[in-house]
Amino acid sequence: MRIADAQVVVTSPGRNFVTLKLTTDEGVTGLGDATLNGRELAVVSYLTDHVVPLLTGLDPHRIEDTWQYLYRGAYWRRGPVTMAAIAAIAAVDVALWDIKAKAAGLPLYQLLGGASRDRLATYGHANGRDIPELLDSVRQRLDEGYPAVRVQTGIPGLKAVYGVHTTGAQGERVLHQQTRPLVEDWDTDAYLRHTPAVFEAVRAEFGAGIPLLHDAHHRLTPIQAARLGKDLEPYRPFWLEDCTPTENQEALRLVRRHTTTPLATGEVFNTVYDYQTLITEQLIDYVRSAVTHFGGVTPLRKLFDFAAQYQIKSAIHGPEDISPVGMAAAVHLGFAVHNFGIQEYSGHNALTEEVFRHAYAFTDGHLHPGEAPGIGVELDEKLAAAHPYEQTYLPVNRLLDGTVHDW
Ligand code: EZ4
Ligand code: CO
Repeated sequence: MRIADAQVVVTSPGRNFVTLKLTTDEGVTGLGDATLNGRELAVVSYLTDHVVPLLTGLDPHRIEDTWQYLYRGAYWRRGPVTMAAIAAIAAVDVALWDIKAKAAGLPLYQLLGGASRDRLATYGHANGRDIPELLDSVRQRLDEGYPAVRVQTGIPGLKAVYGVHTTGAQGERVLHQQTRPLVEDWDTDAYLRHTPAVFEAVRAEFGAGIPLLHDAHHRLTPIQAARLGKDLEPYRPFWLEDCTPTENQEALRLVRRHTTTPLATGEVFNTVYDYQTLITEQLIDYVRSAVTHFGGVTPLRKLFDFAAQYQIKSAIHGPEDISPVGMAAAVHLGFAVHNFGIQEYSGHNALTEEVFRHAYAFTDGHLHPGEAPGIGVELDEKLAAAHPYEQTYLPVNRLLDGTVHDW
């Protein structure tokens, strides 16, 4: 079998998604997600200009070899080109796994070692501009069946904060769809004072048993993160995510010395090297990389096996900007590895679910990959074409004096 055709499909059924579709000379197709939120066209160019011309004629069964060929062959690894390249390589990798599993007539998880559990526990997002609105949102997630909930609120005195939906003129939710970056504002001290009160209110309302998560989105210094971790301890958070900008891995040594609050990080990482210190020194409890942004199933499986030696678990990034193709790959991988931790899951809007029909199912707050061969996703190319690319930016964040800050 040979790869006969490679096509890059860009569609925006509510937000942009980039999908690679490979077709073999035997008519077997494979899909891979290459969506890099806010920088989508960089990956499209990387794929169409530099990767697609290499793919035709390759043996689709040689997944490891093709991954190494694209990663090592590019020479310029990690930094400058990686942001685009890793998503491009991920798309090829997942499309090849999809083809291999379809050729075998098996769902992908079977090729990864088979099921290690019956279903995947997920967490959903609850948010509110203030605590009462947050409590309503938590109640909604629990009613939907989510076994765990991430809690994010607005902060008194601040206009717009990560994770809290701002409301548009028609009352519609405006998230990341911006033609210029939305400017959010930030005051670390106000945040550090407010967040323990948020956890206290949620625990008072819903009790001690529900796993609660929180994302600090890279905005703290190590000593501030240590303070927050300590202050949250009485409320036993499931984790504190991305407390510092963790491209400085050593920062978490200081945080770790001060708190037993579990730590999660890695959604912006691209390679296992980004995790070396974090894993070998056991500075984190969960690795957060997405299939799409870590180069595919092949390297993410290796990361999970490495992490398992240190009792660190998986927590694959699953925001709306991971397409159903990327989510399907995550669900198959999580189903198969022993050290599955939790899966972030927000679902997608109805139109996206039509563009990408998928076999994985979300029931009672849990995901199951389904039994369709491959990753189990079908792309409706006509519907995708009817919803073309829309320019969009992620927000930026400024301190109250105007200084740019992590958002
Ligand atoms: O901000 O995926 O844990 N989830 C997150 C996400 C990221 C977006 C960026 O594209 O932090 O909401
Ligand atoms: Co996050």
